[in-house]
Amino acid sequence: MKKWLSLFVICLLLLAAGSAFAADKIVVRVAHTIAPDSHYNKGLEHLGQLLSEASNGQMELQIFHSAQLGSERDAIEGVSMGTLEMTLISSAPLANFTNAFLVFDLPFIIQDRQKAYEYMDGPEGKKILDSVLSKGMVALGIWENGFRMLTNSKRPVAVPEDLNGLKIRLMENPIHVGTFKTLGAYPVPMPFGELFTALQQGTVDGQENPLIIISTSKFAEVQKYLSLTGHFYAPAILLINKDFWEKKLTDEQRKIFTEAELKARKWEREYSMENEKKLVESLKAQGMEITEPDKAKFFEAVQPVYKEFEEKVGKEAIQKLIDAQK
Ligand code: EAX
Repeated sequence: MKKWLSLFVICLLLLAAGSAFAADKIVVRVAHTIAPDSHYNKGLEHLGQLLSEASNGQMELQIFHSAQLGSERDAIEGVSMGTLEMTLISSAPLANFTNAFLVFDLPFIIQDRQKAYEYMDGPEGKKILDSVLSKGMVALGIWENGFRMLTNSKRPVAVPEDLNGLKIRLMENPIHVGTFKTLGAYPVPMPFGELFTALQQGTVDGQENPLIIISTSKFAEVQKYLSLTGHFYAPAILLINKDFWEKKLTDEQRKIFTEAELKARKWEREYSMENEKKLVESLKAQGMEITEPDKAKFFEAVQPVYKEFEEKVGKEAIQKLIDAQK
């Protein structure tokens, strides 16, 4: 009897010790929608490594890729409500929550990547990021998704007219939808997690994403034509729950996080750019037919979109981003 009792006490002690240790450890769950070998995942792995090193293993990042925890919209809602700590998403679906990021959604607005990075990392970018504070989130920084390219299963797209009547999947964003309508396509907003099947079953004819996503999502299996349009630049936003950030982390841990995020952001952008260079050849080898489109014609065709959304985005916001790249 005595033996059993002491065994029981030992078990209780062990349990208590275990949970005390667990309470000390900061686990940050971060969700994204793309593949485990994507730039998002690699960048987050890098962040996780930096956090773990700088905190002697006290801070741990748990990555959930491939929309395991739902769509980007679900993830933003989760981070906003605190049911999820962190997410890395394209800025486009943030349009459901704030207008501040819309300026990035305008077609061809980003022409100079380096200058755009400076803008995004500077005081103007900070103002945009701070627009999510009132939604219970902190936007830690702007990473890169990349320049979006068009793929489809029907025909090469060299000029806007080639898009006529094609059903193109888009992110849930009014400017993206408006742009493809203006170009004569039939826009279908849909979460990324449903896209591969939709392409496979022919529910949509095409989609648009950076080359690294086209490649890591294996779209070459279901899309023949790739047109190097680069019509939108998609920034990726790293969002963390505000209560978690302010109350769960100590000052020291926040400092570690801020420093690690800045390093990981730069690393992820580099990784993204390096990969982009190699991917045209690789996608060709996977059987895609590549078209260099007449970009000037696309640029001209989308000008009405600027007028249409000028008020919603803000004239000043548009001009500032254009001027920053001069
Ligand atoms: O943010 O939905 C998309 O097409 C995005 O590029 C993707 O989820 C990564």
